[in-house]
Amino acid sequence: MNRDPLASGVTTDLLDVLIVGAGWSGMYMLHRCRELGLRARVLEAAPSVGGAWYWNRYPGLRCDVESYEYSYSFDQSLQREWVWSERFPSQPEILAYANHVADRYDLRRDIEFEARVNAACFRDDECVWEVTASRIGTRRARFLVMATGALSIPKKTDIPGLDDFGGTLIHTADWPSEPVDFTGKRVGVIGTGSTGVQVIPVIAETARQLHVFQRTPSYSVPAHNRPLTEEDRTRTLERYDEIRHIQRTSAIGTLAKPVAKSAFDLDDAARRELYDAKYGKGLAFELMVAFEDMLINEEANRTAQEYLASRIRERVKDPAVADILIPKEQFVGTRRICLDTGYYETYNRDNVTLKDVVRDPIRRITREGVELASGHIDLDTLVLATGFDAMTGALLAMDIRGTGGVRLRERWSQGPRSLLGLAIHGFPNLFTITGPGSPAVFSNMFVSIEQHVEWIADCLAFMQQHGHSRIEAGEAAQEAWVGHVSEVANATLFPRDKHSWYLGANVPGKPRVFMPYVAGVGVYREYCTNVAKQGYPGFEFA
Ligand code: N01
Repeated sequence: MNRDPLASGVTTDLLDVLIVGAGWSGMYMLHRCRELGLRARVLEAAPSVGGAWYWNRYPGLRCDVESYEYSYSFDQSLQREWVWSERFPSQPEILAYANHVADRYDLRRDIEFEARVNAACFRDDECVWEVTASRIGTRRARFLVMATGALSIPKKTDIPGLDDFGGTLIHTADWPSEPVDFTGKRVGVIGTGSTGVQVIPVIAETARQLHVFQRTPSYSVPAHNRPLTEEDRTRTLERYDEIRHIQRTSAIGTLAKPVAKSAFDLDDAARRELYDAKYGKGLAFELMVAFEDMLINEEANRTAQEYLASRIRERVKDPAVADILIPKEQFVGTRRICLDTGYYETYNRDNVTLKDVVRDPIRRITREGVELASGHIDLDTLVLATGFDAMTGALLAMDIRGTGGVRLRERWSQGPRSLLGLAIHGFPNLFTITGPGSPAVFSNMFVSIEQHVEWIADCLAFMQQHGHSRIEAGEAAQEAWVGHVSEVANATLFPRDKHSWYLGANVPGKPRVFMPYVAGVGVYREYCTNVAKQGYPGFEFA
């Protein structure tokens, strides 16, 4: 048998594992497969590694998790040698880290770049996945791992006339690699989620005029970003093992943990002092889970809502503008709290205007700009920070067919169904990393990704040891897990945020199913570990 299908140009050769995506998940999966002695390759649509951090390169982008916590933990020497320069790392530094990892483990030789997977079909008779990608054609493998990311497909923007716009149109998730010059330009930004909150202050610095079109305001906390000192680094390295342990057993994969059972265990003054301490240090996640009942009890949550609203009023000079920026009837934490650098202060600038497009809707995009109900705004550049088709978008963008040719799009027509967010009934030998039904987007993604990759690698090793060639999520176990995911969510405030992308509500026509598992990454990890320890009950082997 030819050992290298790429070198020979032979596409019928059989790989052990084919991995789709060369972000954090795909790179680590490849590394683990090699350790198991498996022949694995990665197909990646981009010309380089990094996943979301490759495509999203808008100015102002930085991670909302602290750098030493947002990195791989699987290799002590890797985590000790890489020196992060800032508390919250910027996109260029994160991308440099991704490239460092790719070089350090010599990953590129098994990654085929500019190969966007369009289709994947399971051949029952051979127990093989046949995968088709742009530029390279077909690849075949025994196992298929979807490392396609939870926020990798930009949402199609449903505003009429977008194609008519005659100026420069940019989506933040497809930002040009050359710098975009806003100097002297009339710029519009649609969208005020985590992305909008980061890009708006930077554009405002050079644009002649910036118009922000806001439909739903976000809660945001100032990052208090700063360069890291040698002392910071030494302190982190000294307790790195403890930090990693806390992350893995925590609620959201960070050091944040509740200080009390209920927000009402503290009196008003003590609670305000606590919120001040978190807000004053850029600890958005700690604020979000400050109390055990924060995401369960409406009244507890209201204390944080009122606190953050008061902070917006302090930071924005014009009370009418502040009022537009304060979320109404929106819980704190049922959407990830944003981390900003000068976001609210941007609205104190003379060259920035805020349009509330709920009261004054966007009628359409024209050749010259944006037509609101109240009149037309001329623009040279329009930036869309309108979000993603989250969690299912990347999977359903491909034509994935399982046993008997069944399509994933059909199976998920009423919403995603998956066992542990890792495997799908009817799609044998296919694994998803951070899929719907796992904590994924409701966590520090690095912690979730490493746990999933390690679980999949252990499962592949188990199959090798036991001579199994086929694994499939059992239907009953899958349905029980789906039920459990929604039962856990229904006991919280999450599903009551009816417009959230966690529920698929941002994409017209997408089924409204609450997708992440919100019992906590520690609880979830324990569950998955026990499944493995018990010989994978709920999974069927052949
Ligand atoms: O996307 P979003 P995002 N007309 O969906 C608005 C991660 N992330 O890219 O809510 C007008 O949150 C939409 O309004 P509405 C992080 O997990 C992390 O900002 O649909 N407005 C909303 O305001 C985050 O949660 C980092 O009413 C329209 C905005 O666009 C996730 O990515 C940085 C509209 C979209 O907000 C997604 O964040 C960036 C329309 N037709 C992202 N359509 C960090 O690590 C949409 N909107 C810091």
